[in-house]
Amino acid sequence: MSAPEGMDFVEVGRKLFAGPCDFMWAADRADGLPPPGPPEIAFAGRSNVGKSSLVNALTGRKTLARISNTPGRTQQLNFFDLAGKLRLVDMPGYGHAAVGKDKKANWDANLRAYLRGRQPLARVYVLVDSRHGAKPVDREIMDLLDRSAVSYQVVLTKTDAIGQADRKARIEGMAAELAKRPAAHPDILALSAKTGDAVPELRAAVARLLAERGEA
Ligand SMILES: Nc1nc2c(ncn2[C@@H]2O[C@H](COP(=O)(O)OP(=O)(O)OP(=O)(O)O)[C@@H](O)[C@H]2O)c(=O)[nH]1
Ligand SMILES: [Mg+2]
Repeated sequence: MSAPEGMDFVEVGRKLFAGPCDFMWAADRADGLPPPGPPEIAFAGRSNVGKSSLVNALTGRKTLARISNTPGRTQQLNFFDLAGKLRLVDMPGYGHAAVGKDKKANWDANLRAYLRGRQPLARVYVLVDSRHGAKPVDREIMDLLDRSAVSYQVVLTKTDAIGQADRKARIEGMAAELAKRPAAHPDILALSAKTGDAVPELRAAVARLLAERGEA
């Protein structure tokens, strides 16, 4: 279904994320997930890329999701309910070695199982640090999402930490890479959870996604 013409998605998105938002569930394993409900959007990415910070920035709350300077802060799949309309899923970072080899392999398997097979999962936001660009492990996740036909959109994070020219080059490089990927959204969002720059655009993209599914 296509979204209604002329809808102001920035405003719809603002309202969506201004509503009540509550932590609802934490899952250690892919078989400990909450019963399926409203559509889910998941935030995936390497440790420390800014997933939890983005959940807080989107919802305008400072301490909803726990953030840290130390990679590996988020250790479970954390589900947040947005007025029963949408669930935000803050994922543990992938590719983080400091947790021990067995535990890491176990987590990575669980993250992959969730991303591949979760029925309510409407879109994955794949976060990539704008200072570093996509790494092999990011490409592995994008491969998995392409193979599983799970819609995803790339978000470049921490744009406050780079200059305009670097940001432009990073967006162009990423766009060229995504052009060959069937499940990737063609538009790249480049934002800062710290300054709030382009956060309204992400809210709008989520509102548009819900409208396209007929659920806004
Ligand atoms: N400069 C800057 N720093 C940021 C931004 N977003 C997050 N950070 C910092 O990056 C670090 C990691 O942030 P988190 O939100 O905990 O990252 P995460 O991806 O949830 O990390 P894990 O849960 O360990 O996978 C923290 O020190 C944040 O303050 C941003 O937009 N700009
Ligand atoms: Mg986190």
